[in-house]
Amino acid sequence: MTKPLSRSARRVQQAIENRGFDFIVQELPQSTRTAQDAATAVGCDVGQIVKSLIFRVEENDEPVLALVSGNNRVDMVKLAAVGAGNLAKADAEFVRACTGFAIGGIPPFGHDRDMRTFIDEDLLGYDRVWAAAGTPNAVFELDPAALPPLTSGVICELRSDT
Ligand code: 5CA
Repeated sequence: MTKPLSRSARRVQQAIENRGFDFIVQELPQSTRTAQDAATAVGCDVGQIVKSLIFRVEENDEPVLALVSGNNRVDMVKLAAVGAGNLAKADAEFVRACTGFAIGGIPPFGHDRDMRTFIDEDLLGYDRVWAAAGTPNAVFELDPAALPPLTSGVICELRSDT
């Protein structure tokens, strides 16, 4: 029998359905806290994991979201160049305050605040990807082509080549 989803995971399942999609949130016995954990848990390439990374615009404390392939690091110059502004790292408290979720389970949408969102083009090279769904054990599988309509994000090159 499937266990009922925790409150945070249910919130993500609801956000998926509210956007007209039918992807299914799964809570796993294993950790999906990091991209590597998630890839091991679901048996996919780490590049197929959608990392949801929050940054803070230095001038005005606006939160910005970057959705990044699990094997890429964000090039902050590229992110600034596509319009994200001067960015600082967000701390765990800031992330919790603007998303309503804890680090390790940040979903790509459905946050407390709407955020400008930038999508790593490399994610679109996969048939299927997996994203966090509210807790460090919850994920859902999706077609990466659904990321722009789900998040209102823009696709851009974000990968650091160094
Ligand atoms: N559930 C997995 C796979 S979907 C996940 O959430 N991965 S993640 O990459 O999106 O989230 C972990 C990220 O949170 C790390 O890459 C790191 O950028 C960020 N992070 C981890 N610890 C902290 C911290 N103390 N303060 C701010 N950001 C942190």
